[in-house]
Amino acid sequence: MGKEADMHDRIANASLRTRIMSPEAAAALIESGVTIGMSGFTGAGYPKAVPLALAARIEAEHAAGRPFRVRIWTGASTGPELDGALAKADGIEFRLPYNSDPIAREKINRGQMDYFDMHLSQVAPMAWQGFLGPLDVAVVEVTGIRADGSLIPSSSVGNNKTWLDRAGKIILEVNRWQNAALDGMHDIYYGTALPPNRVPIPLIHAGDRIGEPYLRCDPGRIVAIVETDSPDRNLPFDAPDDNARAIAGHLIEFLRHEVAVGRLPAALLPIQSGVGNIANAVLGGLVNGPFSGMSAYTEVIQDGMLDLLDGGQLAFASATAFSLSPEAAARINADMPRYRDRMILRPQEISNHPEVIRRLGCIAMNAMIEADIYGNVNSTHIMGSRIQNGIGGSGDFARNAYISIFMAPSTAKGGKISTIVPQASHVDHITQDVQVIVTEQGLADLRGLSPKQRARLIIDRCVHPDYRDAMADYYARALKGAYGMQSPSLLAEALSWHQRFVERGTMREG
Ligand code: 0RQ
Repeated sequence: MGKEADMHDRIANASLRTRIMSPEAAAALIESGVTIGMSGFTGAGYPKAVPLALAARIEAEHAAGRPFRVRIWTGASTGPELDGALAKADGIEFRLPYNSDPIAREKINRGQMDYFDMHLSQVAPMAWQGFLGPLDVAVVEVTGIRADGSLIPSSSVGNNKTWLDRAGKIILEVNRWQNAALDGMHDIYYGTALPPNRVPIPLIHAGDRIGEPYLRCDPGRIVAIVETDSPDRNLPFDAPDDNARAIAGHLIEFLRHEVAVGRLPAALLPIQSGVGNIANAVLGGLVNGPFSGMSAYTEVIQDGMLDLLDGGQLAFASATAFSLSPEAAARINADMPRYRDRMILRPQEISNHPEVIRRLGCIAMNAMIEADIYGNVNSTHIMGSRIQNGIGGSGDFARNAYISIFMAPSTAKGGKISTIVPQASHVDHITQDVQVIVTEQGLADLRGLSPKQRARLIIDRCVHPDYRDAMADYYARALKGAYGMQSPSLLAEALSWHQRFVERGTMREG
C-alpha cells in the first residue's frame, strides 16, 4: 500500500481530510501569547512537526523585532522537536508540568522561562477546576482518525483527553510512524467530574478497563490536520553499571523478605517504576528475580518492563506512555497485537490517581537526587536552587503507595558529592512519604522508625564509606547540640555541607 493510501486509511473521516495542511500553515493559526496544550509524555506521542514550524515562525518574528512567545502545557517531558526547538527559539514564556529538555532547563535556571512544576495527576483536574487559566489551542499527535471522528491515541495518552475537551482550537498530527495496531490498547476514562459531583474511580485491578479505546473530539474545533511520519524520541538506556546492579540486588532481597514474612503476596503488588537508568536497571534485576505473575501500575513502560513481559514474570502493565529505547520500540512495533493484550495506556490523571494507587497498593520505586538522614527526599533541585526535571509522578506514587522506595547511588559527580546529606537542600517527599532508601551501599527500611532511629540506620546502611565518618560525626554533634531533640539538627552546618562542595569547585560545571 502506498504512503498516501495508508495516510488516507489513517484519516477515515472524509470531511476532516479537507483540513489537512502543512505544518507551517497550521503553525500560522497559532497567535502569540496563547496557551497550548501539547500531547507527549517522556518522548512518546508528542507532536513533531507543528512545534518545529512554530519555532521557525517565532524565530522569524523575533528577527523582525516582533515579540512572540507562547505558554506550553504537556503531559510530561517531550522531545527536542518540541521543548528543545521552542526553548531555543526563546518562544516559551511559561511551561508545565515536567521538563527534561536540556535547553529548556537552562532557560528556566537562567530565569528566562517560567516553569510550574506540579504533580502529574493534578494537571487535568486543575485545568478543569480553572486554576491554570484558559486553554486556547490543543496540538495532539494521534495514530489515526476514525470515520466517526473519534481519535486513535498514539504512544502516550497524557493529558490529551483534557486538552481536546477544553481547547478552543484543535490541531491534530496524524503520525503514520505510530503502529496502527495501537488501536484498542488505550482506555480513556470519561467519568471524572468536579466536586461535589466526583465519584469513585471504578478501577479495582491494574488490568481493568473502565473507559473507551478512543478519544472523543468535537470536529467543529479541528482547525488543522498535519500528516507526519516521524519516530518517537526513544533515547537508549545506559547498560546497568555496578551501582545500578547493587541497588537492584538490595531491592529484590528486600521484596523477597517482605514476601517471606507475609507482608507482600508472592506475585508482589502492582509495581511502579520511575524514570531513568537506575529504575530501568531494577526492572532488569527483576527479570532474574524470584517473582512471577507480577503486574505494573505505573506511568511509563520502559525497556525493562518489556523484558519482564517477554520473560513471563510480568503478567500485565498499565501506564500512560511508552518510554523505550529504539531497539525496544522496534521490538514492540514488530509484535504490537500480542503486547496490546497485556498493556493499557490511560490518561495520566488515572495512571497516577492517588485513589487508585492507594487502592491497588502500588510498590513505588523512584530515583532521587538526594535524601537526608531523616529520610526527606529531594527529587528535583540540585543544590536547592537549580531544577533538574520536576517532581513528575513521584509525589503521586510516594504518598499513596503501599511501600514508597527511593534510590540513588550514594555519591554523584564522580564521588565528589554524597547523595545522603544532613539536611536535604530541597524537599519534595517528606519523611512520612518515604519508607525505604536504597543506595549501592545498602537498604534502610525506615518503616515505623523515629527520626533518630532513621538517622542511625541511614548513616549505617546508605552512606558511602568516604562520607560515613563525617556524617556520623555531624550526627553525634547534632545529637549533643540539640539535647537529643526529636530531629537533631545543626542547621547552619547542615546546609553548609552542600556549600563546601561548591567551594571545592565540584559543582561549577553542573
Ligand atoms: O547530572 O547529567 O549533569 O551529570 O543530576 O542524575 O544520576 O543521571 O539520574 O537520570 O536517574 O535522574 C531524580 C533527576 C534522577 C530523576 C532524577 C546530577 C547527576 C546528573 C541526573 P549530569 P542521574 P537520573 C515517575 C517518577 C523525578 C521524577 C520522578 C527525576 C543529573 O529520576 O527527574 O521520579 N525524578 N518520576 O550528576 C548534585 C546530587 C545529584 C546530582 C544527581 N546529589 N548533587 N548533582 N545529580 N544527584 C516517572 C515520571 O514522572 C515520568
